[in-house]
Formats: sequence, C-alpha cells, structure tokens
Amino acid sequence: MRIFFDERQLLHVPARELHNGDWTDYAETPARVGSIRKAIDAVLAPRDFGEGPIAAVHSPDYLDFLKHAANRWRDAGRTGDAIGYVWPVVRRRPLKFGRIDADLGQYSMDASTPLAAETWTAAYWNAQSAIAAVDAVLGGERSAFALCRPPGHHAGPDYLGGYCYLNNIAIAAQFAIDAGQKRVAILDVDYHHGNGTQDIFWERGDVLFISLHADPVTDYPFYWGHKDEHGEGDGTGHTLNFPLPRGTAIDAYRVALANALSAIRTFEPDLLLISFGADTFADDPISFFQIHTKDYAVIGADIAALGLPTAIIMEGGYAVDALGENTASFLASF
Ligand code: Q9C
Ligand code: ZN
Repeated sequence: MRIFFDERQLLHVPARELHNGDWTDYAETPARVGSIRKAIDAVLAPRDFGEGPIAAVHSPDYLDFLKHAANRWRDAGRTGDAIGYVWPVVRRRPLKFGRIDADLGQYSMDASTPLAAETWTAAYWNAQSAIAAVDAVLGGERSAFALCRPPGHHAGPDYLGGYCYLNNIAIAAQFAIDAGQKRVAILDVDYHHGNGTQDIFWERGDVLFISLHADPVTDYPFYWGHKDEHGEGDGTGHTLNFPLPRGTAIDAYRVALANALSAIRTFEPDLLLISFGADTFADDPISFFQIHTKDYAVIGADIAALGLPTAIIMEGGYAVDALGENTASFLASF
C-alpha cells in the first residue's frame, strides 16, 4: 500500500492546550508520527498539487487568516501560540476590522487548537499528502494511506478546531469529484464526530458522510453528531450519524458499523474515503471506548469487504506508544 507523508507536517508544534479547564501538554504531538512510522512501510513524499484543491473546500478569507495568524499574533506583541478567547456568538455581528484576537474567535470553534509558527506550512503539506493518496487510488491503486497530521475532520469551510486546520479528507473528496468521480462516500471512524466534514458536505448529494463516534451528549464536539442530523437540500439523507455510548467495545461497534456499511452499499459510491482515528482505543488518554489493537484488524476487514477503491486519511489517536500498532492493524486489512 502506498503511504504518503511530507516531513514538513512535523513543523507544527503547539506548546499546550486548554483541556477541561487546565493547561496541559498538547496531545496532538509530532511523536504520533514517529509511532506510526515505526509500525508501517516506508512513506512517499506527495507531489505539490497546489492551493487549488484546498481553495475548493475552504473560503479565501479563512485561508488568508490561517496563513498570517501566527505572524499577526507575534506582531501584536504576544509570546506563545495564537489562540482564540472571544467568540462572536449570542447574536453578535460578523465584524471585520483586522484585530487578530477578534479574527481568532471568528475563525475557530474551540480553544484547544492553537496556531503556531509553522502551522500553515504543516497543514498545507498535510493536505497534499491526502490529495496524493486519493490521486493514487484514482490512478488504479486498490487503497492508499495518507499519514495526515495535524488531523482535519473538525475543520469546517471557514473554521478551525479540535486540533484541525484544513479538512484533509474533504479536500481529498472534492479533488476526486473534480477529477470526475460521481459519488464519494466518507466513513469517519475517529472517536469524535467529524463536524467539519459534515458541515462542508451538508447540502451535497454527491458525497455521503457517515460517522461512528462517541455520543456528543457526553463528548466533544457536543453541538454536532446527533442522530437527527441528516443534511439539507440536495444533501438530505446524505449525512448519517451513529452516536455510541462511552464504554462501547468491538461487538456493539460492529453492529453500528454494519449499518453504516449497508448505507454505503446502497449509495453505490465510486470511491470510499475513511477518516481513521485510533482514539477509539481502550487506553486513549482523552477518549472512552474499549477498542483493542486486534479489533482494528476486524474493523478494517469489515470495511475492506465493501471491495471499493479506498483512501484512508489519518485523524486522531493519542495513546502514542500504541498508535503505530493500532494503525498498522487497521491498514493490514486493506
Ligand atoms: N476536554 C481529533 O481527534 N479537545 N480531535 C477536547 C475536551 C479536543 C480531538 C477537550 C479533542 C479533539 C482529531
Ligand atoms: Zn478524535
């Protein structure tokens, strides 16, 4: 299986995050990549597909914000990473007047996703890795893996959040559509709901978005991922959520997965993209499912049995020591 990764993805190194009211070490560390690379085959550097495929998903003003936020923060005299602390909710107007503090609130959904000096560079090459994986599959490979980091599925058309800046899988899906694919299915098996991906394709009939995740009644991101969310307009019925209780283990997980896979078969996609997060792991430090290393091979085999051309995009997973084995276990089924 071809695996895509660019060394520049390691340049993004935020110092800390606000976690349950305390400042903690940033969970989404470059060490995650080291763990995965130890357990998988050699990686290939992606070619540069340019900014076009990124701009096909994210708004121009958001991309401009991402490119310059860290410098603007530093120019405002701040030390440390740029992070929002005021949000324009509760009937405020979307005012624009060039204050970095205000823009951070305008373009983010949480305070756990700092912008560090090289965040844009890392996010850019990260998206190129995702595009390269889907490009390989469009070129005839049965499957490919993008070792994406930072993750992407919480980033919306014009907002960051949940350690995510550019929505890698949405960029890859749109790239496939623009390359002539008629229907693309996205299956998100990260522990957290993929709110950004859902928002991006909410009104789209050509992209099916299905997510299995911790019930947002108890878990981040709370405001998305409930089972009554089905999409709107052309997208009605093309968003499908399977919220699962904390403590979910492989047997109950597979029941929901079987329902998700049956909806994918009905949709008859040309291509399948998977948001793979290993934060469903029993020992994940920020999550509460009971999935074990050997279970990832079972989940992978269930999905691979669809027989569809498949690009797998890395999302979360924070038990760094086990992350490589868990990811390799999943990939082996393809
Ligand atoms: N106390 C991904 O797995 N932090 N993102 C929540 C809860 C954000 C995880 C803080 C978790 C986002 C891609
Ligand atoms: Zn996650």
